[in-house]
Parts: sequence; structure tokens; C-alpha cells
Amino acid sequence: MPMTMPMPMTIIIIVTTTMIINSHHHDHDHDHTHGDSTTKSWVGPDGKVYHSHDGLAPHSHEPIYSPGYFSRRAPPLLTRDFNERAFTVGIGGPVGTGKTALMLALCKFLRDKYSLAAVTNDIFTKEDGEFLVKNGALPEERIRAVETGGCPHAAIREDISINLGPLEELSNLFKADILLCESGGDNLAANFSRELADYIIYIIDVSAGDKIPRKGGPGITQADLLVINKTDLAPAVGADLTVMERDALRMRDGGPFVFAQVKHGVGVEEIVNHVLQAWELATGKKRH
Ligand SMILES: Nc1nc2c(ncn2[C@@H]2O[C@H](COP(=O)(O)OP(=O)(O)O)[C@@H](O)[C@H]2O)c(=O)[nH]1
Ligand SMILES: *[C@@H]1O[C@H](CO)[C@@H](O)[C@H](O)[C@H]1NC(C)=O
Ligand SMILES: *[C@@H]1O[C@H](CO)[C@@H](O)[C@H](O)[C@H]1NC(C)=O
Ligand SMILES: [Mg+2]
Repeated sequence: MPMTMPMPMTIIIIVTTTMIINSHHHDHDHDHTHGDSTTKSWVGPDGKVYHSHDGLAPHSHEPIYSPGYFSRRAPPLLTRDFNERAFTVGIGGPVGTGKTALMLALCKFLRDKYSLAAVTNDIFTKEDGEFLVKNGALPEERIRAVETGGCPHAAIREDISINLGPLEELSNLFKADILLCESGGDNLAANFSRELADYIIYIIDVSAGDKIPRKGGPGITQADLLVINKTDLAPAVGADLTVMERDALRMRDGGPFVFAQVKHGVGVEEIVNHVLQAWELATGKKRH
């Protein structure tokens, strides 16, 4: 993430000079730049530092002081017109937890009965889109890959137009019933805007340890469904699934979660049921 990148050399020099001139005054105000000339930062009306780069809308990396609350997450938009853009499922989660594997599994499960289309986000490649094509998830023309640049969370939260464009286009082209949108892998703070996702799935895995659910973060607390993937690996990393279950329930005020082995098909039907239930509720249609 940009915040953890080493400071550009010039900043270190400025701080040192200030300290020599006035040893009591540790003034190290500086522009939060990414060391490239296209990044600008400023303080917004809310007092937070905003910046803009990679052609993405202004966004902030200010600390978030609460892990967030499932019960206070933004509810699905009641004003959505599903003729304009089909019911959209957002799939988020850290790098390598199984987002693309879940996209593939959902496509295989739903494609015979529903018209589907998919948009994948990667930071600098179209790798996940290509993976779905290669694995025959859907006909190639129903899959679009979007390159988001360095801040994948911006493309699902502040600057969703980069995803809305292809989603609306696919939706109209194929009279889609359901759209799947995979976020680029990001940290636990990345969550979806309701403008983009009618149903939000956040997927973590056991391999980073059983501590992850209790760390919370908007990704975990504000998803409609939490998926804990790769439970087959739990013994190898010493992750305690009962701890993960307890913490997931606690952090999400009892909100739903599913233990899964996406690659082995375990838990996928349960995830599909959650998706279709939300689809029925939002669109007023009955599952076929
Ligand atoms: N099997 C196995 N698990 C490991 C090894 N190193 C770390 N882990 C597990 O991997 C998970 C993440 O490790 P940790 O150091 O806490 O990650 P970090 O906090 O993200 O740096 C934890 O569940 C560890 O128990 C290892 O060498 N072998
Ligand atoms: C995700 O976080 C943003 C920024 O805090 C918020 O506006 C949005 O409503 C959140 N999404 C959900 C589903 O709660
Ligand atoms: C979960 O997703 C990852 C990443 O795509 C995938 O490689 C992995 O096989 C999945 N987990 C299991 C248990 O299959
Ligand atoms: Mg992926």
C-alpha cells in the first residue's frame, strides 16, 4: 500500500534541515505524495487528507478508528433499476484468498439457469479475467477485465465508474440476471459502495491465521456475507476454526458467514443460496 512505501528522499532531507535549524521544532509537515508527479494531495472539508492519482477519484488513506458494524452497514439501495444494470454481486477480499476461485465456482453453479456476466479488477494486469476465460467460466464476451492501478479499493468505493461502465454494457448486451464483480485484492478496510454492489461477499482464508476475523475492518464487518476459504489448510497453519467462527459472529453482530473450500466445492451451494435469496428479495423474481 502506498502509505507504507518508503518516503521519497527529498522529504527526509527537508526534515533533517528543519531539525538542524530549530532543534526543538520537529516540524515535518509534507505533501503526501507517491513520488510521482501525477499524485496531488490536499486537506478536504472534513479535515482528512485526500489524494488523487492513477486517474482515480480523490480518496483518503486516513485511519479508520472503528472496525465498523455489520448492523450499521449501508443497506441495499431500494431505488436501483435492475433493467438498467442487473443485480450485482461484489466479491472482495485480500490477495489470494479465493475471489477468482469463487467467481469461477459461482459461474459454474449459476450459468445454466441465469444469464451471467463478470467484471474482474486487477491492479496492473487482466490476469483474473483471463483465468476465468481460460477455465471456461462464461463465454469470453461476457467477461471484462479492468485494470485499476494501485488503489483497488477506490474502484469499488469512491470511483466506481470504472466498473459501472463495463457492468452496464454487459448487462444490456446479454440481458443479464446477475452480474459478478471481483475487486482487486486489498486490505481489510476495502469495502463496496452500495451504488456498485447489491450483494457484497467478502472472502478471507484460514492461511493468514485465525486472528483475521477479529481484526474486523469494513471489508469484514460491512459485507452481506463473509466467506472463510481454504479450511482444508487450517491444520497446516494451526488456525483454529472455532476461534474464527466465534470472532466472525462477534465482529459481524451475528451476520452470516460460510466456511468453504471453494476449490473443492465445499460451501459453494450455501453461498449460492445466500446470493439467490438476496436476488429474489431485491428483484421480486423467483429463482428458477
Ligand atoms: N504451517 C505454517 N504456518 C505458518 C508458518 N509461519 C506462519 N504460519 C502461520 O501463518 C499465519 C500467519 O502468520 P503471521 O506471522 O501471523 O502473519 P502476519 O501477521 O501477517 O505477518 C499464522 O496462522 C501462522 O501460524 C510456517 O512456517 N508454517
Ligand atoms: C463502505 O465504506 C464507505 C466509506 O466509509 C461507506 O460510504 C459505504 O457505505 C460502506 N459500504 C457499506 C456497504 O456499508
Ligand atoms: C480458495 O481460493 C484460492 C485462491 O483463488 C484458491 O487457490 C484455493 O484453492 C481456494 N481454497 C480451496 C480450499 O480450494
Ligand atoms: Mg483474483
